[in-house]
Amino acid sequence: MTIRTQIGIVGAGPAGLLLSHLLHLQGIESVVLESRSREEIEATIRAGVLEQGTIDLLNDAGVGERMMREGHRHEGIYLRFGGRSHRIPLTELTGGRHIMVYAQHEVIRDLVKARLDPGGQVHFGVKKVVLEDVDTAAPRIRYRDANDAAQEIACDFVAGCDGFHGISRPSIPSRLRREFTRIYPFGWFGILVEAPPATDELIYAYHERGFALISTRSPQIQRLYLQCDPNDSVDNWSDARIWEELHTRLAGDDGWTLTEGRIFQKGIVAMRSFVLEPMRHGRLFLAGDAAHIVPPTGAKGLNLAVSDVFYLSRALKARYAQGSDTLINNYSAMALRRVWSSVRFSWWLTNLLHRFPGMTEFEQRAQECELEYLASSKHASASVAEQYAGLPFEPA
Ligand code: FAS
Ligand code: PHB
Repeated sequence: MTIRTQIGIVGAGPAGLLLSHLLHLQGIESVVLESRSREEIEATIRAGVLEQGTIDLLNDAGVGERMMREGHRHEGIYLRFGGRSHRIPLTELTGGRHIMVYAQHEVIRDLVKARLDPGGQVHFGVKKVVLEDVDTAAPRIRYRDANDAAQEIACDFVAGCDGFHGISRPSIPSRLRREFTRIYPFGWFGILVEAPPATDELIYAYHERGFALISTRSPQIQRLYLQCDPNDSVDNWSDARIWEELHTRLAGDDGWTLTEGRIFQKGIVAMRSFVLEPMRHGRLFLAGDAAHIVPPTGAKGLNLAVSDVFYLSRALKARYAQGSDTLINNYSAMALRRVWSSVRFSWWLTNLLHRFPGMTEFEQRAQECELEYLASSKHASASVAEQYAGLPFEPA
């Protein structure tokens, strides 16, 4: 069977679902294809920090009510090194911008509901998705549905929102793809813990044994990370070893201590920076992790997916409403400008806060000196604050 629509979207992550919702608000039809089930995507533990621009867009799009009710507004972050925490007052240094700690899977739940309630088409459990004729005026998506029946979408444009391991990017001929990659020689060991918050704002900790991060999910559940070998296995990490390592890396003489609790989820994420240029091939537009990956240090992954679809939905609106291709033809350049700024910030923060195998004493001292400078200079911390809270989607 052939489904006719305006925009065929592959992937029901934050990029695909938000794009479909924004297009719906503009009266543009779309169909979303997702290989996993609704339950699976609504239970995927990933990001947790929303930039100011993301908060504003979710509210403007009418899907921010639960975020505002259940999310945690933070007006600062801490950098912890030398046994002490140094606060970077985000809101004060940016003239009012803040972040929201609200889990990615909660954003997904809100977006799935916002698509399905008004009858939006999100097809779960699809297989064998293949893009065809995306370099013509009549692109098509062939796939098998959840009942394994052959299906096809005929559309005007395709949005590849299927993440780093999806089929959209590889469907662009490799000779037309320019890829920039940096693989980091460490990963993050992430845990979810049943415990009260040990801090009022996120703590990014630098220590000779490696990085650690104290984040949160709710007054009852905390999210903690520590730098680890990317090839390590969670089986090598008993709860006792995890707490011992976290206490060691976070120890200090300022009276602050970490609160332990029952660890109920463990996982290791590898870390890379990746950018694809261009983010468009004919009538195929890539958004989110399908086109770029950042290490989670800067909390930019989800937020970049959101800014991409902000630009793409606006470009498609201009195409359908005014028949103008200006924004469509400028989509890749506009999105990449913001992508590179976040990729650079995330790479810089990762280099500053992690210990690299084989680091020289000179390099270690340089890291410590840069941290001291950040903690003591209003200008330096203002630069971090503006980038961490997120630069506006619309450059001034
Ligand atoms: P997503 O990967 O979220 O969504 C793509 C969707 O496409 C998925 O639902 C997938 O099932 C579907 N799909 C894939 N192939 C398909 C196909 N062939 N057909 C149909 N559907 C297909 N960022 C942070 O800021 N903080 C974090 O702590 C953090 N942790 C992360 C941990 C992990 C393990 C990963 C992978 C990423 C993490 N990120 C984190 C980054 C993360 O937030 C991403 O940037 C964000 O999910 C990107 O959203 P999308 O581009 O929509 O891609
Ligand atoms: C999280 O809460 O999962 C989180 C927060 C900040 C980061 C990365 C992850 O930089």
